[in-house]
Amino acid sequence: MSKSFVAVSGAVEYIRANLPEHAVPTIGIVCGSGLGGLGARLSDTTTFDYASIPGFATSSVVGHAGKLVFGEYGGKRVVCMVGRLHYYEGHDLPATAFPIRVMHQLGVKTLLLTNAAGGLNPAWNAGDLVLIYDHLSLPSMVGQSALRGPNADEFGPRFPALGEAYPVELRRLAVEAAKEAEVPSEWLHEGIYAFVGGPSYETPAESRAIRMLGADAIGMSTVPEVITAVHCGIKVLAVSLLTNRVPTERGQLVLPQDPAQKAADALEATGIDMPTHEEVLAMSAERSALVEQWFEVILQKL
Ligand code: 6GU
Repeated sequence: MSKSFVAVSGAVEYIRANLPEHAVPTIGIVCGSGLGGLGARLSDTTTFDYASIPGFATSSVVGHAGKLVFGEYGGKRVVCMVGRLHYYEGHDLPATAFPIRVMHQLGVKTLLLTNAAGGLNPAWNAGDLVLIYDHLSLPSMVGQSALRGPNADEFGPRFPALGEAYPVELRRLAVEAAKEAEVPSEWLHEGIYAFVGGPSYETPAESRAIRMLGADAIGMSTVPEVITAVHCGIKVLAVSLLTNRVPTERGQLVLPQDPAQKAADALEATGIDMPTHEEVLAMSAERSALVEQWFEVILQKL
């Protein structure tokens, strides 16, 4: 048996011993920054602090509690991670895989993830919602993966494919649900999410590079959980809330003889500021009720 399987089994045993039989979930939810309100929508809840579960790491970010909440939402039995684990907190990526494997062992077949992200697509606005249909995992591309290390064969294969990581049926269902939940259609997009390690926000040059690689949104989470979920056969639906637009031009002295003048003029015209965590939380707060309404309909349709 793999070490990971043994550790996950310990957590699952503890949870099962402390959870009513009827509360065992088939759907998991991971709440993004400032979107923990999803967890408060659950009824008939049983809550575990991460710290109380054997083997669970704890979350330290402002805007992220550290609770695993079991309950009913949209007529389904769900488990909600209120507060996720981030690489930038010092957890290695395999540690961020742990809670997803616990969900899997508990019987979760579908995972809904939310995150707060920066918007790179110039046609989109802060406050818009993005159904992720593919990702760019910059850490994975240089060897940092939640699946790095001996493969835990109990969960899945050594070399999982990610071509169908975000199944189209779930995205279609989410679009239908958005109509019913009266999410304005001009606020909803489909896009590519770039995962970066953080915790500093990207420089404009980095953001420009990542935009050139094809990303529409950028953030510091979600992808390690997605990769872990796909590895063990969980179906994933992931949504970004664009909390801010990301500047891709900045900082050059403007010399009249220089072509940089053009870029500086363009920046002046867009007036995009560098992101702050306060701004991220403020936009999450503004949209959280809408996201909660949307997710309730998604759950009803699942
Ligand atoms: Cl601009 N970048 C990253 N990496 N994460 C974010 C963000 C930006 N805005 C919200 N989350």
